[in-house]
Amino acid sequence: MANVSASPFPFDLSPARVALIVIDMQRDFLEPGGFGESLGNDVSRLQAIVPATRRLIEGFRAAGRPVIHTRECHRPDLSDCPPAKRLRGAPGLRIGDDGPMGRILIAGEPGAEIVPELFPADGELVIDKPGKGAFYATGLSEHLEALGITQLVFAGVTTEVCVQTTMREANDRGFECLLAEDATESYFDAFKRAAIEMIVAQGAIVGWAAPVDAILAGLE
Ligand code: TIU
Repeated sequence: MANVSASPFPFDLSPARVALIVIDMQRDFLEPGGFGESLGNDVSRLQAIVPATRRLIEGFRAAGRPVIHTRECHRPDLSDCPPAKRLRGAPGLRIGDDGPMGRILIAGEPGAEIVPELFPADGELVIDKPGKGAFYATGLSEHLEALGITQLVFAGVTTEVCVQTTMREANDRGFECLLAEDATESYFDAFKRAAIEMIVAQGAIVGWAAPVDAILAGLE
């Protein structure tokens, strides 16, 4: 066991049992013209975490630990997109509509791809998910069980939406959860800070948070 200096107290990282989950680092959320912008957001904030996220991914690869990527996206026929979700965003730039990076949030379109700097390596698991959480309607739980994973490190976007939803469910499913605080971002600075505070409050009620460097030190 390695101790990672974390909030609200040190995290006992078990290098043999840990996996990294990188949530939705897709062009549709990080680049202009995608789903994030269609919701009215300034997407430039999210680009800033790409270098730290890359260092975290490379650290897990170097340690031989699993790196799992998720993509929020839907089938081309939208059969997995509830009408209530389809109604989000500016009219004409909603899920399934044509945008500058192809059909918005649709599997196989350029916008649904992970940004080139963080592209999955051969053999890394990529989970396409129709919801905000990565467990809903995916095989993630079975994959983690097959790998013998009991601890999850989280990175990606956005902190208070897909990252927090996934982390909360992971916590309920019995995983020990650690958020890489400089490898996650929100369109709203206040929401990122509040989400981290909520996660670590009450004695790590949902999980822990730590900087990438501290997590990488614990992996060695
Ligand atoms: N809108 C927003 O903040 N997030 C999403 O819609 N999806 C993810 O967080 N990936």
